[in-house]
Amino acid sequence: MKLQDKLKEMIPTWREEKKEVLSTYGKKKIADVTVAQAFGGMRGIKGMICDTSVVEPNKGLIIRGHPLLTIKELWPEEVFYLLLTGEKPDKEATAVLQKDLADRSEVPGYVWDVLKAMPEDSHPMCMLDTGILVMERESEYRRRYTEGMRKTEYWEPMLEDALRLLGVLPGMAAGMYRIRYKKGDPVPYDKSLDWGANYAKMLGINDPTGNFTRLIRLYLMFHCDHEGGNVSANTCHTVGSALSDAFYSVSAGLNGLSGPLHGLANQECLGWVLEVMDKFGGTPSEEQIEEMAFETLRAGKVIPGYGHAVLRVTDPRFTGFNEFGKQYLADDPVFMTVDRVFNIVPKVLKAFSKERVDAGKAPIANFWPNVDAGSGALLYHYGLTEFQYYTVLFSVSRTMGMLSQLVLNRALGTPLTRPKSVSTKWVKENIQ
Ligand code: HAX
Repeated sequence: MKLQDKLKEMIPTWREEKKEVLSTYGKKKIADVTVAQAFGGMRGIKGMICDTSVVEPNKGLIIRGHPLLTIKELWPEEVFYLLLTGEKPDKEATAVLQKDLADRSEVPGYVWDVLKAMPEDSHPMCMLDTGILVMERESEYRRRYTEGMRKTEYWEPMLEDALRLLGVLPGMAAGMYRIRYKKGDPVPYDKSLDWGANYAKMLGINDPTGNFTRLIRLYLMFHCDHEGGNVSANTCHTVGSALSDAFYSVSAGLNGLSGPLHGLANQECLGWVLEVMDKFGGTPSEEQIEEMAFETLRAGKVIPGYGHAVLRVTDPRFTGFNEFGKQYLADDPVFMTVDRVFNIVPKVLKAFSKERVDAGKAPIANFWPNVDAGSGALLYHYGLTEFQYYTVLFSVSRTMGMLSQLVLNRALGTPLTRPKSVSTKWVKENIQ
């Protein structure tokens, strides 16, 4: 069934479910909060609802009940439907969604004017977030809100904005790549192709085997969502809770994804891998990787691509990318280095964590690779070597999760986000 109709069918059921859950469990506790958590980035505090996906510390990403690797064959637009509705689309629904996206794919001329006017050394993430923000004038949600639509209707124009944004994003992101790196004019959207293949084609990377297109579909699928509390989703959620439209909310969320402890880690990680290769003149040995890892840690820096705020096992997204690498580019020296780093870095982090604890510092909670540890090597292999751009690819994908959460939050009337802060003085005076 077409996405819009499926949501129309499901939303009344979800509204009822929310009412029932609140009346049954509304006064029960789901978390206690310690002073350390309040000082420590609210880590582990259960304080919001997100139904699109969950991240289990020992399993990783589960999308609407499906562990990621069990649905890795889904195309990104199919996963968008799944995130929003809880069901996989049939062929017809996928085709309608692809057409909906294609019909909304034209990048407005003023976006190119703004992007071309930006300084040449602008970070691609700054360009992307700016491009999205200047399109805010097109928001159907804002237009309808100004006209005075009912609260129960909020989700409909939010979905329209979501489709517009997803339709335009591959073209905007790919065109921006071509402008930023002087690759030529933007390539137009090809309405005969799926969403992911379009992005691959519009980047303009030579792809005689079709494997780069395969990688881009997988990349867009794997990065689609990671429950509600991560920096980008949480930021988008908070901005959207003020009833800001999708352009404001997503642009804000992606500003958070641009940080090195979040989505920028993929750029940072490939940078670290290439630095190791440069230092040792090619694919380094395990001993050389160990030496460089300790050197990085003892200089007070993080090893990008390792560790996670929630996960306590190897990220299944890393596993999926690693399997892709082994299937299609096993002999690539950068991929081989990433694979070797995977053999060594968790052991180094474990040893370093012990050193930290002996010195009175907090342990490192997770030694395993996250999504950003391996994806860059795959892109690099196919000639997408400008790694400052990698977080943009992540963003095009993650927008699906942020938008799904926005549509559902407006459908369910999720209120303004406003947690209570306390002062250090208050803690000292009030906690026994
Ligand atoms: N290298 C070095 N030190 C690390 C580390 C790593 N990979 N991972 C954690 N630590 C350190 C932390 O910096 C922290 O040190 P301080 O107490 O001195 O500040 C200490 O170990 C405890 O941190 P933690 O409890 O293990 O982890 P957090 O929940 O605080 O942070 C991070 C999680 C992802 C930010 C962290 O593991 C990190 O900085 N990793 C490297 C950057 C990275 O890969 N980020 C991407 C994460 C996935 C993602 O969001 N992608 O978009």
